Amino acid sequence: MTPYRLTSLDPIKIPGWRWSSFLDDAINELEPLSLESYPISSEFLDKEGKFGSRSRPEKATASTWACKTNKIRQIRAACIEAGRSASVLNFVISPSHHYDLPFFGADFVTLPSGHLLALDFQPVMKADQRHTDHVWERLIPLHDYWKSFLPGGGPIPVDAQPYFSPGFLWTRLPLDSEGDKLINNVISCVFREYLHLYLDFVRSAQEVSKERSVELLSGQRRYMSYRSSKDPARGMLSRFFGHEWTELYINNVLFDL
Ligand code: DBV
Repeated sequence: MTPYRLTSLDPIKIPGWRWSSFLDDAINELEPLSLESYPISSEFLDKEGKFGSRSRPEKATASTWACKTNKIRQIRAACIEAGRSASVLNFVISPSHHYDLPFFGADFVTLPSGHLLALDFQPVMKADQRHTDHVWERLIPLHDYWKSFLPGGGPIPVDAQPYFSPGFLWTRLPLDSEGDKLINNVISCVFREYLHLYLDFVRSAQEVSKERSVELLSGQRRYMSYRSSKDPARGMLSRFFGHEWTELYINNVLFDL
């Protein structure tokens, strides 16, 4: 497929993509930060795949929106659309390691079995109170308020524990009008409020010492290596776009530190 976008900042237009208004909201919220485009090679900007049986072939699309700012190493959205089979927005903000900031992560996944929705400020160093306390203090009240409107998402993998905050919002919703209502009235608000709070931390963040930035970098690498080795989307992406493309996408684009 010829990419229809020339840079990672060009708007995503995937027909029928469920999460497009969420990405639009995020970009609006980010706009004041003077965004620079983030280099993404053309085979990962827009990709089309075929899957399903020969008698009933289906089409999948992946597009990547990305940028950076002076304090943020990478902001990227992986946007996947495959009709009834899947619709995904996976959105991650990776701060520069010269600032004591957590990662921002959102995983909005629609599958035939339902919606699976995750939102969090993921710590670079969970055991370091200098890194976590002032963030969690402001995140937890938001989390507690919005969580009361949503069913719990169930257990998460044990080895993921070091990477979650107490503000981890995690829910599963049905594919019906109740689910749609909660996505439109609750999830879209939480997403906006979490992002707003995160960008507040970015705005006030001050550059850290050389020694501190070395610690932060190694924590960031640990996180990226966890995310890339355990990416729950690996199976789905391979089915849609092939094994080789998927490994390059996960390791060199989505979690590229
Ligand atoms: N997840 C990714 C990327 C995706 C993606 C890059 C490009 O990290 C999608 C797409 N997540 C995705 C898909 C599934 C999940 C599941 C397709 C469903 C897999 C399946 O059922 O086949 C949150 N996402 C999950 C799960 C969790 C998260 C806990 C369930 C995993 C499991 O049950 O094993 N992902 C996790 C998380 C963040 C995140 C906390 C950050 C906030 O991005």
